[in-house]
Amino acid sequence: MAYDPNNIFAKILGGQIPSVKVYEDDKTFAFMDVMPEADGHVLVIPKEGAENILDLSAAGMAAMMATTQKVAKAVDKALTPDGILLKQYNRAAAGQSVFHVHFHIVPRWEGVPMAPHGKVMVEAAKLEPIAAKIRSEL
Ligand code: DGP
Repeated sequence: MAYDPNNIFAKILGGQIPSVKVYEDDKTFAFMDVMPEADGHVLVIPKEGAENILDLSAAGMAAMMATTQKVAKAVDKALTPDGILLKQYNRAAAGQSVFHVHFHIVPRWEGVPMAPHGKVMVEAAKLEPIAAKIRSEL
């Protein structure tokens, strides 16, 4: 399947769809997942248009991983979770639903179950104060 430049994350990158931004540099963008599996669930995407890690350049992959680590450290400082889950889906059969490659950063607390993947949408007003805390640690 060819990369669709009109996918929802491409539109977020292009500013056609709003997002709650956490971090941006020349190669990557990080923003709050609108269907969070836990408080502080952040998505990290490369600016390069690639469906999944199999299509992404090595440089794009390196940039995405560097930003994932940087933002995960900020999430850890800001929200002090007991653990941090990183995950990433490639193709629909593996659970991918948005076809612009991305990493999920999901903070975890002992005894707090994760919400289901990509099911319950929350308002930007709820995500913004959490994003502000994370941004303050970057
Ligand atoms: P995946 O299955 O890994 O492709 O997950 C896509 C994630 O993206 C899922 O956790 C829900 C989230 N998501 C879907 N649409 C939007 C959107 O328009 N904005 C934001 N911020 N997140 C979205």
